[in-house]
Amino acid sequence: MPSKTISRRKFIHGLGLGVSACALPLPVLAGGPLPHGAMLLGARPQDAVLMDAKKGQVELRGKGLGKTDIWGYGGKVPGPILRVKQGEELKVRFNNSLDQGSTIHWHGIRIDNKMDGVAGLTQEAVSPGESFDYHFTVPDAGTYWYHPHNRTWEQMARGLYGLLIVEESEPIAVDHDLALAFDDWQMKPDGQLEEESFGRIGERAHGGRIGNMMTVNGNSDMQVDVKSGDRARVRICNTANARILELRVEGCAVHVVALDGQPVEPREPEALDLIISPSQRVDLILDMDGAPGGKAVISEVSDMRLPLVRFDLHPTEKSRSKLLPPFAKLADNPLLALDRVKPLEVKLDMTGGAMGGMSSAIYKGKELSVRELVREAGMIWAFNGVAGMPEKPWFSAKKGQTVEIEMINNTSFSHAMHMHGHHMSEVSRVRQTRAGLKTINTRPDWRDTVLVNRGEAVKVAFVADNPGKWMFHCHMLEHQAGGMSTWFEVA
Ligand SMILES: [Cu+2]
Repeated sequence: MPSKTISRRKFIHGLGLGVSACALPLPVLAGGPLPHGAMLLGARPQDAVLMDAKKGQVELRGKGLGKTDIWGYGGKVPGPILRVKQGEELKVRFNNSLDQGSTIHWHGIRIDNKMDGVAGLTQEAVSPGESFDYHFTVPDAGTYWYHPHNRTWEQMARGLYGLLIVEESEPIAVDHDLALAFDDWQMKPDGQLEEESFGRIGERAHGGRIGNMMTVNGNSDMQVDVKSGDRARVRICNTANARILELRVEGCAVHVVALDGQPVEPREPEALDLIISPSQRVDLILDMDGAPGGKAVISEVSDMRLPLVRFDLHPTEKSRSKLLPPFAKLADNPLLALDRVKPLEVKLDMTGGAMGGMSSAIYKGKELSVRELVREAGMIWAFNGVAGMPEKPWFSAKKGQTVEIEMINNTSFSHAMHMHGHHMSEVSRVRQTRAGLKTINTRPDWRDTVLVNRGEAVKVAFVADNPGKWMFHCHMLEHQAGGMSTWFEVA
């Protein structure tokens, strides 16, 4: 291992690591038992799954290196992998065993509004000791996830999240189906979370709370046993509060097959496909084309190269004599086509933050200077001049209407813009450069979260076909808490 990598690992893990933890592959071709922590739903759809949010202790830094106090579903990080078939009903009884209110939001699911889990908008926060029943059908197949929507910046950073897999009726046949939650943690030298930084204005005003240690499914050094010739579906979800992941996959053939749960024509990753903003997902098909004894690696390279998942090819055995043939695009989910002729056009002017030059914003109907905004509300960002959730919706759309949103990033930071209850398609992206405006090539992939970089104006469109009150916010959770939240209505 080159010394640069070692020093990076020491830096990022704080206490130094290197202990392997087993991956949890889900054999699909082979059948076989479900891994520890995975729940197969749908076998008895009348049964509700119990999800208990509670405190726990987890060896995040590696086996034998001491436990970290966390909050997790079932006291674990991540929570159980929930698997359900497309079109089926998911029933979850949520128990709150924490000492603050919480909810579960089903991220990316085009869900019944009452079940969206947004405290203060679609339900009240579930008080400590109380329960809430989430019942909903899942219209779209793909990779989704769940997390609280109350004090999210604290509750998610403490470990409350998990993956929700909605199975296609005709999935791509693979030897391994892996659901991987990539997270970072702000750790102190004693191995406990740095609680002092929760809600701190410094993180809110800049790029958010970026961790100093990374894990995949709560493992700091993940290893997966495969064979030469194996095909793996790897579902990657960025569950970090604010870190934009930049991944590199080496040692195998790679194809992107879905983004935020929605299928794309299989393609080799382009630059932007593996830049994964907080809350985004990417589904990859990895063909282990190396010789027996070799390896494939997924690394995070946004800062320095940090290998996070290692696939070790069996030293002698091959799974088959030649590689599997190409595979087709997954079946499209039932999203409605956009009407581009007469959309409802709305704007989102994003302002504030450090080096943003915002002088004042409306908060709860009152204009406050930035100084007052920080002092009274802990906020420093605004959408269309309003900090935090407005009383009236940002816009109201008629059911079935196509809406075109132009997001203009007038701040010095990037933002991961997440829409609830719908998926949106990118229409155009223009970047302010020293040489003037530059049009960035874009794809019309369906997404529930779109990264809007500093100096960019990004247009997206969606069909407002899901009635209710829906949040639209930055998924960098410190930005969301710091004012970057709004909502719209579909009548
Ligand atoms: Cu943001």
